Amino acid sequence: MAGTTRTRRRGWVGALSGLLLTGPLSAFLFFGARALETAFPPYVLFEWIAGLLPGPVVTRAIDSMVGVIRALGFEDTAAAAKRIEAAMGVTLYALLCAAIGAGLFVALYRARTPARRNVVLLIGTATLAVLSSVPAAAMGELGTWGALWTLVGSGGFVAVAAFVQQRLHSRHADGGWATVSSADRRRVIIRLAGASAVLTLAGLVLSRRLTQPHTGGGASAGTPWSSTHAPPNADADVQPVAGTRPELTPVSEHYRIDITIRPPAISLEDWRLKIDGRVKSARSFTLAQLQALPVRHEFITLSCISNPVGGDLIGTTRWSGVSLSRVLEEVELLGEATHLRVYAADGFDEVVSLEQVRADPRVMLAWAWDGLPLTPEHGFPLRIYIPDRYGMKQPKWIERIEATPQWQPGYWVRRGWDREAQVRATSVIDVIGPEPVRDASGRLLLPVGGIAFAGTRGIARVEVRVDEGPWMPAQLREPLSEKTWVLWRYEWPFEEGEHTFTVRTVDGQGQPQLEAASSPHPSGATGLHRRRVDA
Ligand SMILES: Nc1nc2c(c(=O)[nH]1)N[C@H]1C(S)=C(S)[C@@H](COP(=O)(O)O)O[C@H]1N2
Ligand SMILES: [Mo]
Repeated sequence: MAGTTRTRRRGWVGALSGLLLTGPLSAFLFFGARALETAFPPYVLFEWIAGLLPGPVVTRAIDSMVGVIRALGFEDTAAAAKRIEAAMGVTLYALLCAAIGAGLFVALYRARTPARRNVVLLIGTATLAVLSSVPAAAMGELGTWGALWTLVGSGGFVAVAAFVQQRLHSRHADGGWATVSSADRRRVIIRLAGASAVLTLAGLVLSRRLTQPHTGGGASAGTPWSSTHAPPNADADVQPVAGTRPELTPVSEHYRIDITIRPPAISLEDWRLKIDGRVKSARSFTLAQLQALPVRHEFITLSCISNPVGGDLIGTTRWSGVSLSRVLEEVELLGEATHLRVYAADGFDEVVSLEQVRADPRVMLAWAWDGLPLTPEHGFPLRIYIPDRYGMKQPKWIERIEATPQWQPGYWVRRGWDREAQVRATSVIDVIGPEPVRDASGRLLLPVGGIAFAGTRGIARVEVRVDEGPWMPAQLREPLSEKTWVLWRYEWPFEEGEHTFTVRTVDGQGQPQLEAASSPHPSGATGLHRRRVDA
């Protein structure tokens, strides 16, 4: 009995040491990942597990994450989500390190000879190195240098853990162990914690100073189109209310949603768009070859299906690319091909019907946002646009398009989300009453402003209601294009007190927005946006 208790305590102390050593090990691996341009094990661990989890679990997790982020009032939901994912990756990795530390300590106590001790150290190192590399290997991101770096880090981790284990105990002449005094034990652990903290910090600072996040060829300097051009609706009669979100979202502020913590780093020299499957002969295109085809520029609003009513997972910019139907003229599709399956560098995929591609020249392969090459986060070098669909149907980082004889479910459809993912009509109040005005009769008016979006169906009407009053029509600003959101404004005759504002819209096909509240899963959020003010 005493033996089990002791083993258990040794296991816990080992776990604690492993936990404390996760910091320096992670910093070491982070440095290596940046310097050697390989995967960072804690992140790939998270990405790998998230990809393996059943759809309902992932969906629940995403819903509650977005809920928590909004409840905490973060400015940028997508950025906060990435930070939480990164933290979860490091936490998972810390648990792995704790388990290794526990196993290591228990085994080290059992090893009665120096030779056996060395065997334990070797096995410990190998186990940690292999477990740290499995996710990267499974996701096809394990390079030789990355694997070696991980091995070195694992060796260091095990060596320090073994050193700590020795400090915590002294060996009897007969090969058994005597525990040092609890005051000494505490001192050792505190020193370990302090040294770990310093090493972690130093490692992270060095990583920042000496290395760059590897971004492939997408990090481009240059002048955004919007900083040198007036938008096509510059002369529109209806002007946005001050405080309404910008009609053109700066690319740096555009939400980012995808299945990995770090975007895939793609180098343009190696990149090709491959078109194969049910084609007469497969073809590969360089980006320059695609760019030599007729270019289209389109103002487009993109929304995530996980965007809650009134959320910030929606943005508008100017996309440049080529019609997918035009690209298909360069390859001979076989008669039995009915769909295109689009594969991305991060393991994501989606399917679009050839019927839609052929009927709608707006379906395009895009390489620029706001006049600049796509950033690594937003799909460098190539992404697809499919009108009227949520973002989940529109892969970034495209590498391959396969012509198939049947429809297949894509990444999120396999995980229980809507097959069509058609954008649902939504309207949002961005701002109430920043700059009161007086009308001709001297009445005080408070302007109210926001957006409405219904995919490419357009917006026919937006109406605002104050408390239980009548629905009043808002003025619609001419949109950037039929594919973007519409900015609206309403001038409210001021009345003192607390009021609730509600907005609703009717799309260009006469369909009113769904008023019953529902969460984003599985087909996109519905419900009316409300805002309370104390005027
Ligand atoms: N390769 C790839 N493409 C992807 C995704 C992804 O995870 N991987 N996410 C999709 C989702 S869910 C959305 S909402 C949009 C978001 O595009 P953005 O991050 O550029 O705003 O990308 C889509 N394309
Ligand atoms: Mo999304």
